[in-house]
Amino acid sequence: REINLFIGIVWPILSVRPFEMAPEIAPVKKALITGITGQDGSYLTEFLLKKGYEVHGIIRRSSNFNTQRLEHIYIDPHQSSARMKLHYGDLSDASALRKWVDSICPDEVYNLGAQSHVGVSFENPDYTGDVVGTGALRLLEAVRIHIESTGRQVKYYQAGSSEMYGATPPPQDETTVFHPRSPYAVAKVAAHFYTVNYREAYGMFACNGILFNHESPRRGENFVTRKITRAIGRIKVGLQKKLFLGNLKASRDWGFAGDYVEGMWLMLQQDKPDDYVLATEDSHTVEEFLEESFSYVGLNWKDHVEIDPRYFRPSEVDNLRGSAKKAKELLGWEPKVQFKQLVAMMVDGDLEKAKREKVLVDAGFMDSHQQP
Ligand code: NDP
Ligand code: GDR
Repeated sequence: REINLFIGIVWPILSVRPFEMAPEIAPVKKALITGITGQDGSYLTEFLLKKGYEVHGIIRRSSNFNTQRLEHIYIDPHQSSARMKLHYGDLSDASALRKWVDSICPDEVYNLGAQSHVGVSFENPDYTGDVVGTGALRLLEAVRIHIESTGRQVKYYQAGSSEMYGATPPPQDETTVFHPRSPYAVAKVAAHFYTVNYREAYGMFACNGILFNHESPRRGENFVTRKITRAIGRIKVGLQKKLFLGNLKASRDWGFAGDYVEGMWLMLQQDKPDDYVLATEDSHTVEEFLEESFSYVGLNWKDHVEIDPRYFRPSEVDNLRGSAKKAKELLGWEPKVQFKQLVAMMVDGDLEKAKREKVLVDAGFMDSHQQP
């Protein structure tokens, strides 16, 4: 009876070794992000850090610091708790991309880096083509060579754009024909097909996210939504009177960037690589954005907006509205923030910013034309 007791109760307890008693700890995944200092890069970094990832970002050397969007999550790399690490590199520099992919050994690579302004791409077409199109090819090649020489699995995400649809009317989905209308959009089409080609030719786990416009309080200040909300904040506190814009008739499917980075990650968690559209399926003109945002703070946009032809583009994209049916069904992705909420979030953010600016202006630390 005593032997039975030993075998049945005591032995199983003694034979459990310490590591078997420890809770299962998944190995930390590493992500490498180009464009980490941009709007999406900062949201994706926050998202991945919350998931327990170690996040590596490639930043460009600039004469002023360009890491403002990351400051709230930055921890000095000398501290062991630092899980975000930044490295100098550029999508125009293949050797740097190779070096960082090989030394970091990421599990997931997110290619978000780009000269991402459509209007600017008409003025800097060559550079835009190099960074957006050939840059993606350089990074894919760095990942391919790394996989080939190490046998590791590395997943790749390409930041594709609804601008690739250009002149093709809505609703646009994964089967819609591309008709790009700017050097930026043409370069994104090249990046899209480089990604498809690396998937087909080398069996790489490479996905294209075809993302419709997504905005936030961190949106670059020369994109139309942020240009408007920033001006509203400054008009409201008396730092500015006029806002100069271009084409008000264009329609965009505007979502919230925080929702879209989750979709990027979900694409890389699937069994098979594929391409997905992320969109709200709701579209508004620039004029409707003006109406909603100015009236939110009790202003009439017509009292402040003037048209400046220099903001017209040589060829415009008139109407974008996506269908995210595939992402909803296969990824379980859903945009949470809708148009009115997005506008309110951006106006509120810029009102707060303008109030702080006003304090500095009134105290004589800056003049009203300066950026804080
Ligand atoms: P941003 O313009 O905010 O950020 C672009 C990022 O790319 C910045 O970190 C920028 O660095 C970096 N970058 C620019 N040039 C280079 C270069 N030569 N080498 C390496 N990095 C470079 O863009 P978003 O965050 O809004 O967009 C992220 C990606 O998604 C982009 O590829 C964009 O084209 C694409 N996209 C965006 C959509 C949107 O609505 N936001 C919709 C569809 C696609 P720095 O800070 O130094 O300028
Ligand atoms: P977009 O965004 O070109 O859609 O590209 P942007 O906000 O620049 O333009 C949207 C629409 O507004 C019109 N517009 C103006 N645009 C700007 N920037 N400034 C103005 O003063 C102005 N007045 C009117 C534009 O003509 C356009 O029709 C964004 C970028 O994030 C890309 O990187 C991304 O791929 C696409 O969204 C999806």
